[in-house]
Order: sequence, then C-alpha cells, then structure tokens
Amino acid sequence: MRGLRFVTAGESHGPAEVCVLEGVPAGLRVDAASIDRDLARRQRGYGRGGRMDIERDRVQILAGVRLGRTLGTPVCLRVENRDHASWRPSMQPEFAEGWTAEAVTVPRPGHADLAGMAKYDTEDARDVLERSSARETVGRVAAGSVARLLLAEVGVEVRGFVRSLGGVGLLTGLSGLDPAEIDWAAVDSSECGCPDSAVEEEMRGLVDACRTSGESLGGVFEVWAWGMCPGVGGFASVGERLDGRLMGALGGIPAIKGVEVGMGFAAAGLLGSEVHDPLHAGDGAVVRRTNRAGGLEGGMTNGMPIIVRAAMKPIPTLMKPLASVDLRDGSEVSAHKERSDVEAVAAARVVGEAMVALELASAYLEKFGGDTVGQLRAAVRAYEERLEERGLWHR
Ligand code: EPS
Repeated sequence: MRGLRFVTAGESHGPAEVCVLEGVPAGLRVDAASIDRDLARRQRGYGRGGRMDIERDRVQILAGVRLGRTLGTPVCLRVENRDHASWRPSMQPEFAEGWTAEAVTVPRPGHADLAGMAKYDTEDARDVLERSSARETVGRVAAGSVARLLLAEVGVEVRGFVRSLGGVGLLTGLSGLDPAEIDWAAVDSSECGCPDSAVEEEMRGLVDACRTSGESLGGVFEVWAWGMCPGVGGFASVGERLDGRLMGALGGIPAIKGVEVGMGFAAAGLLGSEVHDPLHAGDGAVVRRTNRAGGLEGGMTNGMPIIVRAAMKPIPTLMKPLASVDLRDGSEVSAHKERSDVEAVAAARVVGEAMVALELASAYLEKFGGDTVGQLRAAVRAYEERLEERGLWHR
C-alpha cells in the first residue's frame, strides 16, 4: 500500500523553499493559515540569529488543493526566501555574465562543508552549505502541517517540547501515559520550547552567555504522538518497523546525533522487569499503567502515546571559530564564519513534530488506504471498532 512521499528543494539563500507531497487523499481541508502557524513556530527560538528577523515564512499553495480541499493529486508548497534579494547575483539561478563568485574555501568543522566539497568536486563550499543549511527544514514543516491535518482526521495529535538545552533542563518525572502531563500551551509560549518557566529562565541565561562568548549549543527535544490505535507499522519486514522509521525520520534532521524511543538507552542498563510495561485487565480492554516502551512494541504502535527523543549537537557555525584549513593553499586558519544561530533546538522540535507526523500519516495510509479522507476515516473507524469488540483497546 502506498503512503506519503515528499521531496523538498531549495538553497538557503536561493529564491524559495519548495516541497511536493504525494499521496495525500482527496477531500482534506488544507488552509495556508494552519501551515503558516507551524512555519512561524519553526522560526521562533531564543537562540536564533539575525536571519529570522528577515524571513517571514508564509506558504503559497501551488498545486493539489482546490477551494480549500485536496484533490488527491500532488500538493506543492512554496515559501519565499526573503533574504534572497540580498544574495543576488551570488545565489541567483541564472548565469551572471562577467561576475565571479567569491569562493568559501575554509570548511567549518561539524558542518557538511568539507565532505560535501569532496563529494561534489567543488572548490566553493557555498555549493554545499546552501543546501545543507537547516533552512531546508522549512519544506518539511510545511509538508508536516498537511500530514498533521490528515492525522487530526483520524484522532491523532503530534506535539513536541525541549527537554534540555546545553545540559540545562532534562525534565524528569513524566509517566508518558497522558499528554496532559505536559503544559503544551506553556511550551508554545516559551521561546525555548520548554514547559517549565524556571528551567526556561536558566536556558535563556545559558544562551546569553554563549552569544557573548561566541559559542553554540545543542539540546534534546521530545515528540509525543497520541490517539493512535495499536497495530500501525509492522514486524514482518524491516521497512515496516515504525520505531526504525521514526528513528530515521528524526535522525535525518540536520544536526541530530542520537534518537531514543521511550526509555531509550536507559533501558539497556535495567532489568527486564524494570523496563517492560505489564498488561492489566482494564474496564473492557487490556491496559498498561506504564509507558516505558514509548508506544511502540514489535515495530508497531501499541495504542499508548508514542514518545521519541532526539539529541541535537551544537550549531557548527561558531563566532569563535575552530581551527580549519584553507583549501586554496593548505594553510591552517580559523574556520569560515557567517551569521548563524546560537541554538535552534526549539525550532528542531517543530521539525521533529513534522517528521513524526509525516511518518505516522504515511503509516496510516499504508495500513488503511483510501482515495479520499472519508474512506480513510471509515477504514480506521471499522478497525478500531473491531479492537474494542475484542477488548484489545479503546479510544
Ligand atoms: C544556517 C544558518 C543561518 C540559520 C539557518 C541555518 O542562516 P543564515 O546563514 O542565512 O544566517 O538561520 O536557518 C535558517 C535560515 C532557517 O530558516 O532555519 C545554517 O548554516 O545551517
């Protein structure tokens, strides 16, 4: 069964970021305002740099939607790079007669620069850094918004928050059973994406200190998805395993160096009885009173909230640059410096929500199919009724 597929295009200082999303069933209400809300959330964050004062990310829906509803055809979304105006002719697609680009020849440690210059046989790191820039995630967030709208039709919601920034935070004490444990309104009004105002205060202090010292920061964000029935994903083949797919989806976000599901790495040091979630006879259905598995068992949803976590390394562009090599003459110099963010973990968590939403929406479409949203909803409802009849789960 076919799910969702998407492709993004766009260079950071090129004319626009674009995304084509294929596989969305017909009849889904899509409006630019809800996509713009997510785009705006992605732009925010206490450690963001000057670029975010320039951009006003707004989507233009170019295809696949008519009179506010999807047609079942590929959805094409475009977001303008306002900064492009200041980057002509350097980043214009057209050949610039009589003009020579000033090459970036000093790769930044931790960025794609050096390996990308090797891969594409180029002497100008700008050929690499423009696309490897996290600006690309604009297209994913736009596509993720559409996936969220689709998931809402089948009762699934996806939200994320920042657990820690530069080692500050690491909120503990969440059971993982109920999304209401987290104050999502507080998360959304927090510039650090953190639900705890005392922790947020500490995070901001750290960002201020790093801005002054020319340092950068990473952190950990967590994404929750709830309302999923059990049995989405699969164990029969490698590619069906939803835990692996979600790890790949989060691991494919720029700067992510580690991904956990549920207890994650902590489970490896504990006893089986401390890790697995016992099953109990609840009121008409089997229930769990813990959610250490993070909603996934055997590569499938188990009906509990999905909880995935990603670790983001510090931004590689440092205002206090590390040592590097100028590839023009092989001399050791300071790495290339350009305007950047001190940290972007709150933004990465919005990208994480988008990637999780895209993966889950795809898994739903693969399992339940449907050319229209109505058909998808009916198939999900019939399946969920059967689970309830058998006492396996209830919504
Ligand atoms: C980025 C560098 C900065 C970031 C950018 C990612 O952009 P600029 O070089 O134009 O100042 O702000 O992120 C975005 C533009 C964005 O929209 O997220 C990098 O080098 O990866």
